[in-house]
Amino acid sequence: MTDSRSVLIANRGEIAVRVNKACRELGIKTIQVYSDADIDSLAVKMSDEAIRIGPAVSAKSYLNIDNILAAAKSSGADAIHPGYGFLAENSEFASAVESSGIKFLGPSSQAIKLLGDKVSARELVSSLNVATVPGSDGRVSDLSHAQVLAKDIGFPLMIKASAGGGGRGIRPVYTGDDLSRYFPQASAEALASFGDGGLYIEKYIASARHIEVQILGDGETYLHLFERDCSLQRRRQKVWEEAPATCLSDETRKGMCDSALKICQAVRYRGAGTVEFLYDTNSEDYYFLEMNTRIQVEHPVTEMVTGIDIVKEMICVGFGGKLSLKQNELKMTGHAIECRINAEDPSKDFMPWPGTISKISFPEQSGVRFDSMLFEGYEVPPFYDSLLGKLIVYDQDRSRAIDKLKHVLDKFIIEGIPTTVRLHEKLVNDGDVIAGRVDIEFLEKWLLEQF
Ligand code: MV4
Repeated sequence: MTDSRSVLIANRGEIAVRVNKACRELGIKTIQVYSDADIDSLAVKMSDEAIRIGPAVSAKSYLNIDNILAAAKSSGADAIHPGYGFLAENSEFASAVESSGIKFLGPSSQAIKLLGDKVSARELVSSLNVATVPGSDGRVSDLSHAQVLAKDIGFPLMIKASAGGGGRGIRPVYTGDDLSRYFPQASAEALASFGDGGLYIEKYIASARHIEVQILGDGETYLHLFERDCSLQRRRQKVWEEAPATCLSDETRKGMCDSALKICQAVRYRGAGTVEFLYDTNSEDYYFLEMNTRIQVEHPVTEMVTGIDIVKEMICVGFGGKLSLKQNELKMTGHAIECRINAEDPSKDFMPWPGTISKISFPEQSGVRFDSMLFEGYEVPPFYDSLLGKLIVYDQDRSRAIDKLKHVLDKFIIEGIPTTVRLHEKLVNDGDVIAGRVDIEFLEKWLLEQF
């Protein structure tokens, strides 16, 4: 079938490659924007048309709203896919795209704004009777207000920036002295980073897992695609993700997925999104943390266990189409694990390490997927985050998926630069990881022992 629609891809790296593929399979023309550092990238090579949007530095290219809109207008793009990071959750960008008459392949700018403000998201979620972490109602006006609340909530607690997300503007607080010191610090940092110094506080949930629910909406129908366990993180960066979360009972899983759906319905969500929860392994309680209004890096594990192409669905609904299936047609089978492959040296405190890829190879077999921007001869630029790609394995159950991952990592070769492949080889052979005895604090402690 021929299709006259076109999508401008306002991103780079592996996600730009992923969106190019989805568009090609849908028969949609792609317009790939690029900075001077990305002229030789795989995303540019595979796109139908490519447009330069500025110099290497992101502030002048991938974060430059005017240049991206100008590229969309001059190329006659019907829609813009924002990928993740950069402008993906910037409500001003989404609003500017909406006003230009071009479709934004994501939720409305209002939904991005409402959910992007963590305090307004918490208020919405509580009003739906979904548990949030015990803490302040709304923003905490100043230090003395925080001190009064802390008496009630108790220590340890977390100070968080209302405008933050993904871990920025967060401080753990163990004592009253910490509170006096960190409250003004966190507020100043939030103001400088987000233009909004607003803070809220929450009780600190220790030994929790990070579980998130994938959702899809078309403004009329809402689906959950079950959960992922993303507990293995370092400095708030995910390293390894799985689906399903084998620690959950069927009852807890259902409660969490239904909670995520309620939130989507309440904002008439359109596109792909993720609702993050903290799961307390001792009490088996879960708490809403935040909602991400974008496609996420780790979406492939959900695609493997559900068979749904999430990127294609988000493009279809972004153009005003309807979701291609119903909740009762969805089920989760087997187990998937994703390893993030970064251009970093784990033995040198994960120092980013740009350079040229001289060799890349891995076993191509069923249940193995490598979503990546790499090819032999590719020069990894030093200007952006260090994610090169994601290795995803799928099998009937977790134990078989672990065995497959061991085999694939053993045969996985990237030469020219250090990568996190060796880290994953150590992880997949670790007794606690194999047994699933991990929480959000596990990886950093484990790294202290290993390196
Ligand atoms: C928390 C928490 C414990 N208690 N909130 C870090 C990133 C941001 N999205 C939320 N984060 C956390 N919030 C309360 N009330 C622990 C973390 C946290 C964390 C969460 C998910 C995955 C890894 C983490 C590592 C450290 C802290």
